[in-house]
Amino acid sequence: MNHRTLWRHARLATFATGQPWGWIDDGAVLTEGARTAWVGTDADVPADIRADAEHDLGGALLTPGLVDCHTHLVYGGERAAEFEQRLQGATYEQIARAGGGIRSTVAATRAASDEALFHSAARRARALMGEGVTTVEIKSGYGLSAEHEARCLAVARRLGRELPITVCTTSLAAHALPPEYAGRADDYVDAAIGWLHDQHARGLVDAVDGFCDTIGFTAAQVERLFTAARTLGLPVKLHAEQLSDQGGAALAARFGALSCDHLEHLSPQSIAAMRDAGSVAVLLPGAYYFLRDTRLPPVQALRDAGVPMAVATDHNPGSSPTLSPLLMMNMACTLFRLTPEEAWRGFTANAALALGLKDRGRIAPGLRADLAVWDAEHPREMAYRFGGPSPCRRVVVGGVERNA
Ligand code: DI6
Ligand code: FE
Repeated sequence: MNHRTLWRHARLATFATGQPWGWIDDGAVLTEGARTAWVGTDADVPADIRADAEHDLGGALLTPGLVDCHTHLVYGGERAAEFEQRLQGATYEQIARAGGGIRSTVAATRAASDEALFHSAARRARALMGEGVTTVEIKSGYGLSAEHEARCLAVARRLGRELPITVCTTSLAAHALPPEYAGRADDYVDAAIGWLHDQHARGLVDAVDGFCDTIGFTAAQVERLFTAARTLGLPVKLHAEQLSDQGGAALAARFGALSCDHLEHLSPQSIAAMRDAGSVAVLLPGAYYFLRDTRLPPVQALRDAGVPMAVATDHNPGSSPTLSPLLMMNMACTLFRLTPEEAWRGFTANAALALGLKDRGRIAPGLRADLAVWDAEHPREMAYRFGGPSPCRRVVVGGVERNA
């Protein structure tokens, strides 16, 4: 018999569709094994429920665990000196073209041992868990060779096995051109396609991503990569329209992309393509803020088109060195004008969609029992505050309690 836990007297934000926040004032949740079995008002808890454990939350807030659907958590080194260079006037693109930027992290990643990569990434994952994250997507993209890309994906898989968090892996070999392929981007894409077959055979990949931009890869190159992904039955997503409009989002939509991410330069035609394909728009306010971008993603147009919006940390050492999903919620509201509820749906239900996961992101019978308990009365408080200690009291991962 599966272990059954009853959580009583919670302020509940289930994110069920059709009602604001999926709100229940004095709610209760029964978990059975890794799943949620029952949700409702506390007064309606069936008298014959036999739970192995019961917790009275005394009016604390209970939400789905957060889903961080876009991170680059596995890498070596850091880029604080590059931050100083940018403060002295160098641009992100100039640093990248001069061989710094992503490529400096590639050098540090290749030089790091598996253990060092694992422990630094585990520290970062724990920080995310401390703010309620129960599922995280982790991209490769700082190895840029057969050996080092596979190593980073294997580290991400190991995090999923050894930490109480679900890890989805994404192969991002098409992140930057490594020095050994300088001037030979097409050859590099061919090589990356070969690696992808091998990574897939080893069970290391859940999705395929690329960086489609003038300092990344062209739409034609991304198309070749996506064609290979399709052959392998792997879903795709894309860093699209971050620094310029390359038509990447429309291309990704043609491949039925789970998501298109960044999107500051997204065109109206690409919004329509994303809507028709059911792709999620992943907004990354950390990168927007840290690179001092001034071009806002077209939030109102996405809203009008009914494209689901997610929000993520984009944790990476170059453009978004944050480990705070709650700060990203606040920035999504202050910088991008999302409502607090949109920011929350962006870190729960819509983030799950962006990973192709239908079993989480809301609290409902049959879904995974991934929950977060907060020292707050309403989730809007988390979008409103920024900085300071985490209000997350504990997380429940697949029905098992963990202290945050
Ligand atoms: N866009 C980003 O914002 C990150 N990757 C990408 O394609 C930045 C990666 C880095 O600067 O290390
Ligand atoms: Fe990214």
